[in-house]
Amino acid sequence: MNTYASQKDGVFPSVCSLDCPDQCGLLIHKKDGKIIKVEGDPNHPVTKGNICNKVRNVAERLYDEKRLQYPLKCIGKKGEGKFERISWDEAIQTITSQWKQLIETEGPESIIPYSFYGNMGNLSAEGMDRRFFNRLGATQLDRTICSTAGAMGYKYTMGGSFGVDPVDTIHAKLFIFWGINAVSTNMHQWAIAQKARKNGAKIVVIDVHKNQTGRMADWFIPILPGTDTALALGMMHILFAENLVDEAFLQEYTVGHGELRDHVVQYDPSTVSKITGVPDEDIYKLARLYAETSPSFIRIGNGIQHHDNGGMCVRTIACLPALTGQWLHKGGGAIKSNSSYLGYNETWLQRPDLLKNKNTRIINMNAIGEALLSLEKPVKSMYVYQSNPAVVAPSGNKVRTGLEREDLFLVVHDLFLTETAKYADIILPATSSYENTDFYCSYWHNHVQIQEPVIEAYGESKSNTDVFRLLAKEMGFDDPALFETDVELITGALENTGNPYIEGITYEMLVEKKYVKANMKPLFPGKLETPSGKIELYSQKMANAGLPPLPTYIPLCDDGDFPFQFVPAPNHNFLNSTFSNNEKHVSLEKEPKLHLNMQDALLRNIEDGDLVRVWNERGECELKVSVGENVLPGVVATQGLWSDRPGTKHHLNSLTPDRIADIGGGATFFSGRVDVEKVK
Ligand SMILES: Nc1nc2c(c(=O)[nH]1)N[C@H]1C(S)=C(S)[C@@H](COP(=O)(O)OP(=O)(O)OC[C@H]3O[C@@H](n4cnc5c(=O)[nH]c(N)nc54)[C@H](O)[C@@H]3O)O[C@H]1N2
Ligand SMILES: Nc1nc2c(c(=O)[nH]1)N[C@H]1C(S)=C(S)[C@@H](COP(=O)(O)OP(=O)(O)OC[C@H]3O[C@@H](n4cnc5c(=O)[nH]c(N)nc54)[C@H](O)[C@@H]3O)O[C@H]1N2
Ligand code: SF4
Ligand SMILES: [Mo]
Repeated sequence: MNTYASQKDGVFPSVCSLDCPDQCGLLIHKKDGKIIKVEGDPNHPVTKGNICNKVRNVAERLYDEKRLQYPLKCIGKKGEGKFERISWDEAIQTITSQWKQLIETEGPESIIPYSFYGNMGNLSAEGMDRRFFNRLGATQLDRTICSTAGAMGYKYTMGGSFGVDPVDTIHAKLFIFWGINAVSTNMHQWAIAQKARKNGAKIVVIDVHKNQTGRMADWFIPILPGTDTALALGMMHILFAENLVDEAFLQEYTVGHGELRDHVVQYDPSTVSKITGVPDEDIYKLARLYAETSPSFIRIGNGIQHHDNGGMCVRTIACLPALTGQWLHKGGGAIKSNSSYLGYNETWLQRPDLLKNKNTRIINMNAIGEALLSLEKPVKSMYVYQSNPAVVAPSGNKVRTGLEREDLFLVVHDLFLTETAKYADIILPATSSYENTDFYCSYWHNHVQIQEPVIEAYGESKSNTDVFRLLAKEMGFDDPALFETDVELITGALENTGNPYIEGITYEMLVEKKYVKANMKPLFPGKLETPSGKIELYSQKMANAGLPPLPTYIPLCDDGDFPFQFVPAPNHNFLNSTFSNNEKHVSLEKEPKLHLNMQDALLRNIEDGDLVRVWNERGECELKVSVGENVLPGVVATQGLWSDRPGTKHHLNSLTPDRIADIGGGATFFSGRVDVEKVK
């Protein structure tokens, strides 16, 4: 273990902990014990010294005067925001005595953890916390808010989160960025595409919003929200009809190509055009371009799967590279996520065996508002870490009403007094990832990376793993697993993985090398982790789960009689709600805008720059309008998860549905409908 944190001056290696596929290598410059500059590490094999603006400015956040330094307890009404400083002893005592009592009177399932990947470190996000709550017997949280619909959908086709090695995509001649705002959310994949473009590659972007990524495409294809499955099926229709498929590949590496061929006859371009809003001739052009260009690469984004039909959509698009045999060409194929390559020993790290009652209830985090409000056996205590549900969770007004319950004992562990923390009974200050020991697995570039502390803990803040050790001790738990050190946790998680891709990677190796790549090999020839070992164009497993076994377009659910589809996506300078409370990042982003089509604006007498009320039966917001052609008629889009600032109404998730997607329990943020009117 290196001792960077205790050194006052110098330049130290680090890794970006944010929930971003790029997982950049960083160099942290310190003077007098403080970070004075953050830059990309030029020695990182993939990110090569380039980082985004968010993290270049991360020190503004780490030393923000609003950062929490010590534990707090609530001394006013819930949500009022009145707190008083307490000691860690008192904080831990209060929490554990409440929990012991709850376990006694209501049972351990009255307690629920709520967390996500505010810090992607495996120990922080899915390590000691899981061990602790398993031992406690708490209600289990199904962590579905981000990518489960798409991950499961992709898995039905490809057997797991296995895609192309992104560094190989430099050889691609066609890039399709499908429902991904890569300029902001996967900048290094975009950079590779730009480089390939210099060698003649073309970049196609398919999105409902012509945003920073669409504007830079060679060809931008606007599409109606939730209809991409139909577009992919229309492409398949043309590929089969015009004999543009790779028969040899289909024979060797897929199951169900015969059934698929018959099935897609119904998705002729004119039918598909009516569904998607994409003109017939563009569907032909796209299908033929895709067939004629090799290697071609599809970057499948998260946007298309935050819909009622999102799992099926990703499952369908994941079939396309098989039709033209792209997987055999270096750089050809697709990426949704590459997380399966770095599968470590999760069972050892999370210890599901510590959970005695195997029937412990599971709650889908996308329905947390509903769960807080209407469970027959109510949740009486929630422990929130690495997430800010009052801003990021769908149907946000329900969530906030739930958090406001006077009888809910709420604990929040965070770096800031977030919108969620405002409702807390106890707030615990968290260290930043730069103050911790942890290991990271990129879900895009296939490197395992290490973080050793580069600065001392801020104020009295503590890491997640430290807090769970304290809680375990005070709860009287004596399982040694709850007291292992961070280094022991990393070491164990990398042992007995049963995963050939990371065999041989050890803690010591990470400390020495910082970035260690998985033992990559092409997926084909090879056997996939699907039941058949092949790409499943027809999936019996889906049929068994009550889903259509062949790729099928299913329209979005009815969401009321409101004229617009509403797409509130992430923005450039925040990471979900992280940075939305830091002046620097807010000043870079300025304010949220609602993009509205010219035709719709004319009909409603709305002009560019007007303030509008956006509303439905779930909630309302007020946003400045940007009128133009960035969205199709009938669609409105906005970016960013904004914090509650005085004088603003920017709680975008007050408008979003908490319906559950078709597959994987996923979220449906982008399947909601709204109305828009000018604020008088
Ligand atoms: N700067 C920045 N980077 C981030 C994040 C951030 O908040 N800010 N968040 C991080 C996280 S947690 C994630 S999951 C990823 C998400 O990053 P992405 O994978 O890019 O996913 P989203 O930004 O959710 O949506 C991508 C695009 O999908 C579009 N879209 C919505 N519905 C549809 C549809 O039906 N069809 C099509 N074709 N497009 C549609 C949206 O307009 C948006 O441009 O980014 C990560 N990186
Ligand atoms: N409308 C709409 N809503 C969305 C989305 C969307 O596209 N549109 N995207 C969804 C997606 S994809 C995601 S992933 C979710 C993300 O939602 P969240 O997981 O809630 O992500 P953040 O808003 O970044 O909040 C992370 C919090 O963790 C804290 N944190 C950081 N590091 C640590 C640590 O080490 N310990 C502790 N205890 N806390 C820490 C940060 O300070 C921050 O407050 O949002 C979802 N919500
Ligand atoms: S947020 Fe993404 S692009 Fe920015 S430094 Fe972190 S990993 Fe790199
Ligand atoms: Mo996410």
